[in-house]
Formats: sequence, structure tokens, C-alpha cells
Amino acid sequence: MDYAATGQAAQARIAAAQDLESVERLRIELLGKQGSISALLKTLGAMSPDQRQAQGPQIQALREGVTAALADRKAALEGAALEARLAAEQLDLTLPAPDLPKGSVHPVSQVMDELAEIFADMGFAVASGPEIEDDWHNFTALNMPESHPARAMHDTFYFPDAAPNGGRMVLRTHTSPVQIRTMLAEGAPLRIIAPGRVYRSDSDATHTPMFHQVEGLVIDKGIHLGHLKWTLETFLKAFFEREDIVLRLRPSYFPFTEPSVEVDVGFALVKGKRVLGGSGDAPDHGWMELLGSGMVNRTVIEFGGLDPDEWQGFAFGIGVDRLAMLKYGMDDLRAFFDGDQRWLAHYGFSALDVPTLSAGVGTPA
Ligand code: 2NM
Repeated sequence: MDYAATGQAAQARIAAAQDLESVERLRIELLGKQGSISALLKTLGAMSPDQRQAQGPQIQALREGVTAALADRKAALEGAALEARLAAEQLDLTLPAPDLPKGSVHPVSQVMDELAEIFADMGFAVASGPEIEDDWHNFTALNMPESHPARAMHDTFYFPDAAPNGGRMVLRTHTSPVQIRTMLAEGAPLRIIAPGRVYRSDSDATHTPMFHQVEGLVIDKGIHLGHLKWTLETFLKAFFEREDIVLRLRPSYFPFTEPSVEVDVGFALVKGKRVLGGSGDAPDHGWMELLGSGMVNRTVIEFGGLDPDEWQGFAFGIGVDRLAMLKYGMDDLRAFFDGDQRWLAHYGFSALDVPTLSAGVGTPA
């Protein structure tokens, strides 16, 4: 038997195999249990020792040669398949980029996100409540009984119909009712901010009938004005991204706080423009009224369902629109609510540029 010729014939067929299935079929046909080369190996048993000595190595060489050829052909076909897949899966990086997303984050939304981020770092949760409020949550619980003069000062929008409890529903004039609702629902201790829309019947260059407020409330044991001042200072330094923010506390009056303090922030006059920072008493400096605050009135703590001998607290309220103007340099409040595309494109923020304390709250796009 001419083993060399058998080997050459097998090698030729293996080399001609065009896919992995053909290679496998050849392997079974040649080397499988019923395979032709396996059959040749079995003939060794019937041979004389001399024949076996002469033919054994030839048959073994034939088997090894075919085994190697099958493995080589398999590897070559697998390599070609991988190359073909890589070529088909190629990304065409010359394709044009998709359109940039349209629209932008409104400065009010941006500032609210910044506030939430900064206060979250100090352990405050964000609370919310209805914009259509009842008389009791908006006024009475905040130490403004029926005849209180502060009610008239609030320029309240009243709904025409009497509410079930006799009083009329109102558009909330501040977010303080959210604090009352949260005290009643969650009890003490408490650390919350309540950002949102508020409404007052007032309209000129610096007042819009709807504006945005953020109020904060801390209720705990042994809370005093020092905690209030530190909290506001820490917040304003983070918000304006300046270490030289200086605050001045002045005695004031709000029905819901006692004592009440108005907080001024020092500014410098730089080329005629007010830039926050430094003491307002320094040359070319002044004080700007920024927010109202105080120790929560005992009566309000009681209306919130808590014992004022056990729990004390401080609260504050700031205009969000005003904060945005001071930080980002807009000078007309009314433009905030016009929906002018050019204004939004100029003052808006990227939706992907989320404020963080590490990367900087509020980096203009
Ligand atoms: C301000 C000024 C002072 C205030 C009080 C409360 C509550 F509900 F806890 F009593 N929330 N916010 C408050 C106090 C608001 O805005 C100028």
C-alpha cells in the first residue's frame, strides 16, 4: 500500500476544504472510529513482526501528518472567519456626529439643582407640597391669624370659593406651608429645604406674580442662632464659590420667627458693578440684603405638632430668581419668564453638566 500517496491525497482534500464543517467531516472520515486511517492502523494487528516494523511508522506518520493538516486548516479557517467578522463590525468614524440636543436647563432649574446639591451635603432633604394651599397651612399655622396685618402684606391670590374648612384656598405666598406639612408628617428632628414656585399679586421690574423661593428648616434640640449663621455662611460660600463671603445679621420681624434676622452680604464695587465678597464696611464696599431668617416661633413649632420646650429650630427664606441673577449676571427678572429662545440659549445650562461639589456647582456652559 502506498501510504505516501494516501497521505498526499488526504492533504489535498484538507487543503481544499472551504469551511469548518468540511474540515470536521474530513476528520471523521479519516481519523474517526470508522475512519480510513483508523482502519489502516487496525491492519497492524494482523501483520507479521517484520511487516509491522516496516509499515507501522509509515501509518503513524500518515496519521500525524493528517492530524496536523486538519489542525492547520481549522486554524486558518477560524482566523479568516475572525478577520471577516472584524471587518464587518468596523465602525465608520467618518460618519457625521448626531445633532446636538436642542434646549437648555433654565437658570432657575440649574440654581435649584445647585441648592439641593449643596444642602444635601449638609444633611438636608428636599421637601415639596401643593402650590394651591389652604388658609390654615399658608397663614394660620405660621402665626398669622385671620386678622394679622402680614396677610394683607402678602398680596395673596385668593380662590373665589370657600374651602371645606370655611377659609378660602390660596396660591401659596411662600413655601413655608411645606415646612408645616413636613413637621406634621415626619416630626422631629428635621433638616429640609423646600424649593418651589410661590405667588404674590405684584408686578413691576423687580417683581413677577410668580417667583421661586427656597426655604430651609432645621428642627432639633438646642438649636440656636449660631447654627443658623454657620449654615447660611457655608451655603453661600459653596453657592457663590468664594471663601470671602461675609454676612451681617440685622434684627427684623417675621410672624413665624422670633427672634427674626435679616441677612446682608458684603459686596465690592468693581467697575461700578456689585461683586459679592468681603466686608461691606470696607472702602468701596456695601451691604446687600439677601435673605430673611430666624429662630422658629414657639407657636409655629406647636402648630407643627411638636413641643417647643423640647424642640427648637431655625428657618430661612431666599428668592431663587434673585440668587440666579446675582450669580449669573442677568439684570432683568421679567426675562426669566418670557420663554425667549435667544435668552434661554444664552443663559441656559447643558443638561449633561450636572452640578456637583467636586466638579463645581454651576459652571456656565
Ligand atoms: C423667611 C424668613 C424667615 C420660614 C419660617 C418657616 C417655618 F415654616 F419653619 F416656620 N419656614 N420659612 C422663614 C423664616 C422664611 O423667608 C424670608
